[in-house]
Amino acid sequence: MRVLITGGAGFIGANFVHHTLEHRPDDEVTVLDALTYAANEASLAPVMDRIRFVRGDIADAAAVDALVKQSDVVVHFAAESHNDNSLRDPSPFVHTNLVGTFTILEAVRRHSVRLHHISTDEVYGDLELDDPAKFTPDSQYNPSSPYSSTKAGSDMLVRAWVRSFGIHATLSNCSNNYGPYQHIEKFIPRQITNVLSGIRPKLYGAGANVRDWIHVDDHNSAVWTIIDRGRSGEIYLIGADGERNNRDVLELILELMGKPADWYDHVTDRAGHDLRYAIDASKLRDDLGWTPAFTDLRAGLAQTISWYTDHREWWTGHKDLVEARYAEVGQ
Ligand code: NAD
Ligand code: TDX
Repeated sequence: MRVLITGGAGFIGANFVHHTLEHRPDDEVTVLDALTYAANEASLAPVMDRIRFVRGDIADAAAVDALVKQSDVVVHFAAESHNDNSLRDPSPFVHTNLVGTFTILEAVRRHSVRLHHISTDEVYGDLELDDPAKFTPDSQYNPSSPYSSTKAGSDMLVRAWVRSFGIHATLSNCSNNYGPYQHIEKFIPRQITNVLSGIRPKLYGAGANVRDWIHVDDHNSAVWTIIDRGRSGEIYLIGADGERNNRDVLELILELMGKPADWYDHVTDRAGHDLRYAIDASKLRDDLGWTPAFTDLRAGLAQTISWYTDHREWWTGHKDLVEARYAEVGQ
């Protein structure tokens, strides 16, 4: 299969490239990525001779058209992905997540190419901390931030293109990912690299907010399951029953890194901070037979801590800037 991967130099996309080369060595991989601040070319350096890499914007219709025409499937990861950044400046989120996805949709429509659109559980808004409910494919869209609202809008575009134009597309909404190659602005790698840099970790508010953690490799195995066996037009929720509050995750990181359980600071909370996300992935498990490989968060975090410890050159050059930007807003 000729696979076009947008956003392949970012966190999940780069892991998806590695996963694809390892498990599907006969597939031809092309990556389209604008190399924004969130990308890291080093993530793909070891496999550059096995892929075609194109630097470009997913909102560039001519560039997208030429690449889509030569593909059998487009796996669309490219996005502006960080909630905190979307609160400072929403404009790149509108450009990439909405205009970029529209541009991809028009190209797959023109050339009748299969699309898999990657999205997030944040499109459903949040759940109460004490609510036993989880998100299902029938949950109502109710996004809170500029990031999640532009992702919700991109999902709506995909759904409309399926219904109105009959494009061959599937959509997945996944919970919070962790693992190697994640940008150090995000919660888990920020705290791991803080400890490795001698900086006290930073917890927003009281740390009671709950996220449903999944290892990035499980997200990617689920995406390939959906591409191989999912039904066109269907929506699948991806999650691995990994609900934990932020304080517990941080204390686990501190324990695994040999620091006292209270070696962190409470900092300014995020505006509009979603309380809890939780995924019911039974459709993916029951209909398509997918199961996650990483079911133990402690083991997955230990592997992730080792990765950041062994790959300091991948992140140290970015650390000062990331922390300076957080310090400006008291985080
Ligand atoms: P990321 O920020 O690490 O990577 C995004 C990549 O997209 C970067 O390489 C960047 O250069 C590229 N990109 C941004 N704008 C572009 C543009 N206009 N044209 C081309 N490339 C562009 O993001 P991530 O965490 O890997 O997330 C990937 C996808 O998965 C996103 O669609 C995100 O919404 C979704 N998702 C993420 C998570 C998570 O926990 N990280 C969970 C669920 C869904
Ligand atoms: O320093 C921090 N301290 C802290 O307490 C940071 C960076 C975050 N947090 C909290 C905020 C959240 O409750 O940790 C939680 C996780 O934060 P993020 O890593 O920013 O993730 P989140 O906002 O939950 O969104 C992530 O999961 C869904 C991804 O960034 C999105 O792209 C994805 O759609």
